[in-house]
This record gives sequence, C-alpha cells and structure tokens, in this order.
Amino acid sequence: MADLTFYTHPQSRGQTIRWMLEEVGAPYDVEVLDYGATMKAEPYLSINPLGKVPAIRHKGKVVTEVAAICCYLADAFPEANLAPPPPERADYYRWIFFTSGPVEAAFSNKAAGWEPTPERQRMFGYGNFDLAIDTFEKAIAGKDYIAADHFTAADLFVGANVNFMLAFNLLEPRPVFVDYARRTTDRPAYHRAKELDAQLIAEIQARQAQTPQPA
Ligand SMILES: N[C@@H](CCC(=O)N[C@@H](CS)C(=O)NCC(=O)O)C(=O)O
Repeated sequence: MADLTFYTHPQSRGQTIRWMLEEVGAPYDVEVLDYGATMKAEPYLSINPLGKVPAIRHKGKVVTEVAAICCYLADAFPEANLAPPPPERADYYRWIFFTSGPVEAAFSNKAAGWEPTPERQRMFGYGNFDLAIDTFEKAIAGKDYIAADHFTAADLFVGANVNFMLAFNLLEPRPVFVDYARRTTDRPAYHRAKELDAQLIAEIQARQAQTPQPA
C-alpha cells in the first residue's frame, strides 16, 4: 500500500490530478467513487464533506480542490521540478489562483446562462465573462510556459482547464488558447493519465452493462 491515495472518478476533474500524479511519478493507490453513491456517503464524506472528487491522502493528510492538490504535490515531490523556487512564484500563484477562482466562476455562470449585471460586476471576482477571458489570454500569450522557463504545475492546471473548456466549446478557440492547450498536453504523463482513466471508464461501463436496468 502506498502512502498516497487518490480518490477519483475517471470522468471528473480527477483527470487533472491523475495527470499531476503521473508527472510526479510516486506510487499511489486509487479509490474510485461512484457519482451519487459512495461519493455522498461515509467513509468518503470524512475525506471530503463536500462529497466531490478529486481528493488525495498523503502521509495521513487530506487535500481537496484540484488547484490545492496540484500545488501540494508539486511541493511534496520537489524532484519532479513542477514548482519554481518560492521567491520566483509570483506568476505561479497568480495564474493558478486566477484560473481556479475567477475563470472557473466565469465559466460556470456562463454555462448556466447567467452573467452579472453591469451594476453587480464590481462585486464579482471576475467582473464579467469577456473581461475574465481577455485577461486569461493575456496571461498565456507570448510565452512558452505561464510561470517559469519550464513546465510547472501552473501549466498543468491552467492547461488542463483550457483544454477542457476548448473541448466542450466553452472557450472561443483563439490561437493563444489552442496552442497552449496543445503544448501543455503534449507530454508522456498526460497521455499515460488519459490511458489509465480510459481503462477505468471502460471497466465502469462494462460493469454497468452487466447490471440489470429497471424496465
Ligand atoms: N472545486 C472542486 C470541484 C470538484 C467537483 O466539482 N467535482 C465534481 C466532478 S468534476 C464532482 O465530484 N461532482 C459530484 C457531485 O457533486 O455530486 C475542485 O476543484 O476539486
């Protein structure tokens, strides 16, 4: 048994953490939760009372939230070189937090068909959708990596989000976004992670096909 456990569903934001774990290269155990069943019951609720995946447990400590898990793993496994040295983390923190907060909120609200009124934009952390996306584009444009002279957990987290949003037509395919998504995902660990999750998805589907469905 590894001292690192990954709680996930293969069709979830857990895919980003799978990729991160494959980048880190440390052995880990996987616990797959069912939507609506094991995810919403003990013992998982003691891991994440929100009843959502992903989560990790490392050396007895639990971390939830994709962005936090990425930062945690980058620090816990420094040999993977996925975090710049602390004094050089301005862009690293800035764009990870910008993506997990304002960008995610802008997208969720947009996908739900809602946008703050002009009078309310001051109190929303992203202002409005177009402003958030234009800022996002400026953060990525003109450099190979978002936070250092090499690939870091910031590229993994931001790249995973850009890639997801492009795949689901939630983000306009501006060349900056398309190139960045392609560049960040062009890595052996990304492809390994995709394969491992695809295997789990196939297993889940095979089990479901064998389960009698109500008439
Ligand atoms: N803010 C959380 C979001 C996690 C999340 O929303 N996970 C979804 C899957 S992508 C989930 O577990 N949904 C199950 C549910 O809410 O029942 C994070 O970054 O980890």
